Amino acid sequence: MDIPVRHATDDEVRFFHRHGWVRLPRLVPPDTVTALRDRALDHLRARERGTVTLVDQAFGQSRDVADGDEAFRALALAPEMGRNAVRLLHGVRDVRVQVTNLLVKEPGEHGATEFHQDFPWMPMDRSAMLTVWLALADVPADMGALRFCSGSHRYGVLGRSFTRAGDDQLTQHPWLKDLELSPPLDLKAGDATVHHALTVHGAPANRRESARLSFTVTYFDADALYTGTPYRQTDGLGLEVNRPFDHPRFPCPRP
Ligand SMILES: O=C(O)CCC(=O)C(=O)O
Repeated sequence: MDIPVRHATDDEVRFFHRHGWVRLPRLVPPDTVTALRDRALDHLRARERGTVTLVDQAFGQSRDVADGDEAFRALALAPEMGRNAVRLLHGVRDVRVQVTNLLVKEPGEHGATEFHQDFPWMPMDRSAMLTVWLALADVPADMGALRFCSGSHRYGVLGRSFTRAGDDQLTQHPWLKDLELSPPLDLKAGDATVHHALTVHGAPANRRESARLSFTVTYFDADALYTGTPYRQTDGLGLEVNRPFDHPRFPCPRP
């Protein structure tokens, strides 16, 4: 199965390097996204709802969706997705998929996504990592499209959020408010935003009547080494400390 993905332009790549995030309009054609949305709704209906963490209060998830769904797998492994990720990350030879996910933010049920970095949890020895956040239906800004602290990817690892109430990055590091906040984005189905794993980002609650639906895929430097930091996804996989993530759970997109 092939999922068409467009090439990111040089201007888009430059924008990402500068700001740590970028919007990619029509990354995937709308008719393809309609089919993906139907699959997503089935997966999300079937998802397990366990203990409610601080993350669960912000959005629902169906993690590793690409493992059991050939369309999402084809999208995550689409050669153009890999090429875009390599160009966006800069100085990286190749990338691996870290995780795929479906996210849902229901009006009334989920609150805002607090501002955070993705990297502080990760068991990789380097931070070259990004997430493509693809709107599976139109996501007007007040439905909860992501907002980014522009340029925050240049300030290193700022610490974990979602560990206790009040640990969002803007509270931990008030100076982040001096950085430019990305504008509210109205995304069409098939548009994506991409953010670096060091870019501080969050999202408002969904103020619309229908659910915010998105697919995310995170790529990281294929040469990154495993540090052994405890992390639910990697614990027990048999990865070796100081060795690359050569494991079927972390495939590389290939032509
Ligand atoms: O969709 C959201 O509200 C948050 C998603 C997020 O933080 C991420 O994909 O890194």
